[in-house]
Amino acid sequence: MDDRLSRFDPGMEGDLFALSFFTPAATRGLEIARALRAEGKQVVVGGIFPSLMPEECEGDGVAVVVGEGEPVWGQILEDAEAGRLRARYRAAGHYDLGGAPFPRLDLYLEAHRGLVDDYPVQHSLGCPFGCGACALPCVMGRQMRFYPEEWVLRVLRTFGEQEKLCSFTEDSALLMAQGARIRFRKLLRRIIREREEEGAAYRFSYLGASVPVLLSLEEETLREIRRAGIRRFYLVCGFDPITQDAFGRGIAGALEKALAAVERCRDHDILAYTSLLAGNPWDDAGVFDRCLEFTERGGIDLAEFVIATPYPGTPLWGQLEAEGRIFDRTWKHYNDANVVFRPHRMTERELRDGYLRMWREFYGRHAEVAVETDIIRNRVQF
Ligand code: B12
Ligand code: SF4
Repeated sequence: MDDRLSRFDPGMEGDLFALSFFTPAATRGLEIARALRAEGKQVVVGGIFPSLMPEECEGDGVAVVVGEGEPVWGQILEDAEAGRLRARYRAAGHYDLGGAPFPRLDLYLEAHRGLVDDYPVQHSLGCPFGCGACALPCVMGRQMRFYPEEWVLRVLRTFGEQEKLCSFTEDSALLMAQGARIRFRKLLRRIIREREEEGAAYRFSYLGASVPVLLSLEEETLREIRRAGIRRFYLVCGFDPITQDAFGRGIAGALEKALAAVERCRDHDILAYTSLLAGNPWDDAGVFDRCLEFTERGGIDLAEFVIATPYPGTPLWGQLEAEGRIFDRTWKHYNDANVVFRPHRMTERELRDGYLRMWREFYGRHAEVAVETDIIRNRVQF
């Protein structure tokens, strides 16, 4: 079940309660874990937050899993059956995705009971890069690993047949590294063939990307993406050097490159759903106007704005901790919408007010998009 959609009842019956959460949900996740323990239930927690901050989760008899769940799950079940869960489980090495069982998507769909129409689909784990604010390489490593093509296609089809949309949320699908782009193009070609020749029900909301990746794409790849039925990129900004220069440092040439990336997509009838970040160490108070200028000049109709957040375990967290800048450790505030550290080149208030102003000014101009995507079509994800 998903506690964001239906409130969890600690009195619920069960032999073993397995909880998964990343940082924004850690406050609530730990609250539920402790409430279950108080009822004498067996509880195991895992996921990005427990993997990176196990010491925050342990205590009161809560078992903590560090790393991937698959290699230790058998042991956890045995120990739970014997009523002797250990304090900590650590996966030795990575799980071979070639043997991944097909997930019980029916349970996932049932938990959402028609409330959500858009589902993230994972096709790889890990990333060879080490962007300062990203938790992914810290948890899943720098070697990309891929789910089998048949497995991914079946997940996509299962959602599509239920008239659900799928999103490829990771921005690493099209990287020119470790064979990622070659594999993803192969997947796209299968989707195109099955759509065009067999009428297969693939339905997409967006594909994650970054400005450097968009600029590096071959024309043919852009055509394949569009033919596969993908009409939006989820364009993550503020993690890569081009958008850091464009918005954070105000370098004109970099802004032109970012605009060129958006234009390229539009030429292929693919729009950008842009995620714009403010509060990087080099950002001054001009970052907000530069982001808004980009959305205006780029003709962006759908955007989100985020405050740089030092997620525990990331290089950014290490840097800000060392500089003594982190003042808020309430994990539910780590959701990209709160200032949890003292910024370098502006005040906390300037960062918060500038962030709110971006939302207000952008959606003041595009109110109809907000209403249509967030309410009518059940596409609220966060
Ligand atoms: C899909 C996704 C989403 C979806 C979530 C949909 C859903 N139904 O949960 C959406 C789009 C909604 C989303 C939203 C957000 N996301 Co997000 N998202 C991801 C993404 C791309 C994939 C997560 C995933 O499913 N991974 C695949 C699974 C298999 O991996 P896993 O969760 O780590 O699980 C493995 C192990 O950890 C372990 N495990 C996990 N749980 C458990 C439990 C038990 C009991 C056991 C034994 C083992 C175990 O076993 C699993 C299999 O090996 C990641 C990046 C990434 N590639 O991981 C970012 C990521 C998790 N998101 C992130 C962030 C910041 C957010 C937002 C705050 C963004 C925002 N601005 O609002 C929101 C927060 C939402 C919320 N309220 O919690 C950050 C989290 C940083 C952190 N340290 O916590 C990540 C890491 C992105 C990043 N690059 O930094 N996100
Ligand atoms: S932000 Fe994207 S490219 Fe950078 S480390 Fe994370 S997944 Fe990789």
